[in-house]
Amino acid sequence: LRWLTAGESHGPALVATLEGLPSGVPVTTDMVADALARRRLGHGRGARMAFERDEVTFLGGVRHGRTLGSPVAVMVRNTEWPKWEQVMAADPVDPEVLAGLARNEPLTRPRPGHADLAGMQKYGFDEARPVLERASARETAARVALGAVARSYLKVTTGIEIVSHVVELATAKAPAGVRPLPSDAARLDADPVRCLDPEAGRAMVEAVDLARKEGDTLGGVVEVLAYGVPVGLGSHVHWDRRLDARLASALMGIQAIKGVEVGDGFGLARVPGSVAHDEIVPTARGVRRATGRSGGTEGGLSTGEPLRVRAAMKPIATVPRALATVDVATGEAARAHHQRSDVCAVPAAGIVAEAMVALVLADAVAEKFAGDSVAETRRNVRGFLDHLTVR
Ligand code: EPS
Repeated sequence: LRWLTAGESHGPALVATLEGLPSGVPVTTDMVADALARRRLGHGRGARMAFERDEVTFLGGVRHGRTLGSPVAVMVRNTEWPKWEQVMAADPVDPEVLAGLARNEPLTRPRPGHADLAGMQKYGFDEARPVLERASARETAARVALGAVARSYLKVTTGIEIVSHVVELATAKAPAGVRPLPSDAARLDADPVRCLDPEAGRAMVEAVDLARKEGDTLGGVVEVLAYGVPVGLGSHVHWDRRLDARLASALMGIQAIKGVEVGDGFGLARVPGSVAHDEIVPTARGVRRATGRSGGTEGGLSTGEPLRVRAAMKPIATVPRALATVDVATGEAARAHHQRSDVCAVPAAGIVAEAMVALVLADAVAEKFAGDSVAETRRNVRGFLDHLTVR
């Protein structure tokens, strides 16, 4: 599969394309709109989430609710666009008109922790607007749109289902070992911080409220689980074919993610080998693993056990109690620019992480099982699983 996104945070729309899917994958505008609505959830989001809407339009690759096998193209319109029509216009705008617009004020006080400063230096800008527009996590709406398509492909070809939850928010933690099932998705979406444990969830909400009061921002950790992953996705034969490496790269590629773990991850470094691995046991359903410490991958291959990955998000860089910076227009010490921001976007990061896991798994499924129609892919999946050398 190949996929790309384009679009700026305050531009007219985000667009995304996905190439390489077979024909026959069920896809509807509502399916994508529902996924986008889930991304807007979560206690701690800022003002923009309340008034902006995501408007979804398929531009190609889908007909009457099914993919055609041609590239899928989807557009997510920003309903904020009319306010930015001049500031973010593609064509030149009369400088006098621009000079009168408060929104067009040069952003010369880069935020520590954001792409602002390094982006200005790299791309040769003297203010941050041209950088932050694309660095913004608004772009994740495009990924979630494609993730919804990838999920549908996974479901109909292999039965894979994906769920995520918030396991840590600042210092508030869900109890270790809590593992939601796909059937918990509605309950998770109904929780203000997408945490399965009510007590931990309450502590997370309190932490967000306190941070908001103190003009601060918070990060956290999300966990994504994928059920029904067949054995044999990814490969041990080369570093860039390893499924765990591909998942880590995809998760690290989400804005503000600073750490990724597969299975028990860093925890495995702290225990002896006798309790770090998943012992292999014969069962009535065939050869299985007794535990899930590895997160469902061994040697870069999926094992057939549930997949489990985690991503750590740093606190939002747009801190209301602004951090020290330099005004690049004067060279003087200053406070970083701040207009509005989310206090915490960890619950939304879980939805984005689900989308990234869906896209990586869809890529691995397409690579292993190929097929130009869903029916052909399903035959290939069945053919492989029916002829495993060891069961
Ligand atoms: C973002 C900053 C905020 C968020 C935005 C991501 O936007 P603004 O600077 O306009 O207030 O609302 O997220 C979205 C718009 C979205 O759809 O997720 C950032 O700097 O990353």
